[in-house]
Amino acid sequence: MRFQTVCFFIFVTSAFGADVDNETLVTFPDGFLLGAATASYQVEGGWDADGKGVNIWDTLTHERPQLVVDHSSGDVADDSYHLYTEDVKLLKNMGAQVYRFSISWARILPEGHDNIVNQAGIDYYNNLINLLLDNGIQPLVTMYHWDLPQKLQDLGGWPNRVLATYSENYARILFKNFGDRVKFWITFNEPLTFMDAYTSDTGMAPSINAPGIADYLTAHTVILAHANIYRMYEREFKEEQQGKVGIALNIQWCQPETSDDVDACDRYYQFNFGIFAHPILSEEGDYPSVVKERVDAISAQEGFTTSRLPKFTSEEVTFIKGTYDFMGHNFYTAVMGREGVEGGSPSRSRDSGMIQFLDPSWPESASSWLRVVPWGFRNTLNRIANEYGNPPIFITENGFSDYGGLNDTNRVLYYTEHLKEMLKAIHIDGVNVIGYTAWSLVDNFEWLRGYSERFGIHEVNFNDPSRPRTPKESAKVLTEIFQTRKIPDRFLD
Ligand code: GBH
Repeated sequence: MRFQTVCFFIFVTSAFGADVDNETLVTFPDGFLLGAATASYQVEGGWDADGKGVNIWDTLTHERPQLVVDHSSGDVADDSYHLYTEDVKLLKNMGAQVYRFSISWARILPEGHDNIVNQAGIDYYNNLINLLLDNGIQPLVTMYHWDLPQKLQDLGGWPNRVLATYSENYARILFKNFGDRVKFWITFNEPLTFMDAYTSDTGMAPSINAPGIADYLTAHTVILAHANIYRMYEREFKEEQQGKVGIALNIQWCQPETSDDVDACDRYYQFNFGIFAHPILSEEGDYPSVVKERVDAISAQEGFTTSRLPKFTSEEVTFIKGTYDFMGHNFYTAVMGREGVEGGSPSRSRDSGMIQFLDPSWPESASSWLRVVPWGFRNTLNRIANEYGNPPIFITENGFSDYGGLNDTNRVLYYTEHLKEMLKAIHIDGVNVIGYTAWSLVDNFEWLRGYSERFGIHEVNFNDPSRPRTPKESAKVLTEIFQTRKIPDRFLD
């Protein structure tokens, strides 16, 4: 553990034995990047503008609007396709050093394949990237934040392994067109979340009900796709472009209910985070052994001749291992874990053998899944650092939902408390965190929650066609933090 911390009156002793004074403890290290994040489908709008193709969120919101709580869509959203200059202004006003946004695959390749490239899509992202750089803001680009071209879904989507090759072809177009200026790339955002889009017919797009099967197939394709992209960058671009490539993985801290539930939380972690992180970041490679053993055994008990968990060949294990320059991490909240079995047969939840619930004493947000548990952030960062040899970690998302309003005191508290925990992980525990982008720069389309839950640090009026953006209290506090590079005194205990 990295928690062997001894506290003194003024100094704390860090993992490296160096004394950390109180001022340093609340200050961001030199070179640490601060900014905010969005994703294409959630903010861009322009769903059929200038040759963009249809993606799976266009299909879900148009054909099954009842799946979205307010029956809304991202057709217009924040209209960032037309108003990106406004977004850059907000970032500039905050003193942000980095903007994390994602590229809409179908805006670049309307049919999903690289034989037809939509020049208007290339132009849009070139304009955005150039404007960011003109304003001294680094782009951190996510290649895939859930908006798969419908044409690729028609082939079965992520469970079809051929997408590992098509993703590589898409990524090559991005490196070719933008890699001279983009130095931080995230291949995939939260594969954990979009593998679950294959476990229910009322869930996220493509909303397919094949739990315990299609989710593992999705993970398998995505890990291969990520490795293909990383290796292709190494071969074809890295020497010239000198960028860094990673993947953004999310996990909730799991707090064991009693000391008998520690193993259950360990399994939760391996089934939800290790399933991606172990093949890519561990020295051993491949899926975590507990995942392989349990899915193979439970599949056999259920009468499957072939395990529901696909296998990597030893060549693939070697090919995948080490395909990261940094790791992206999205952190929001925590769960409680207890030994036991829940979930249908088959399902990943059942395979993991843990019962998940929430501690009612954890403060609520507007989202049923999101409770405020800042200490879980420090614990999770330590867990990742310990398990994978302290890799560079970029916090690609962290944020809080409410129902709207400029006076977002709870969001302010969420950010200041989480940043303080992150700084303890950095300065006391020695975790190698290199940057942080708040989720989200603007209120936006919150997937199946539509516009009912707000994560923005800027308010957006979705009833006004010009989509005016207004800083909330949280944007003002983050501005102060970005500019002073420390947590203001009034938020310290
Ligand atoms: C991130 O997901 C996404 O990357 C981002 O696009 C999103 O806007 C942001 O967080 C806020 O949600 O409704 O109970 O079934 C966070 C992980 C996974 C949390 C799916 C919500 C659904 C829970 N999300 N989960 S539930």
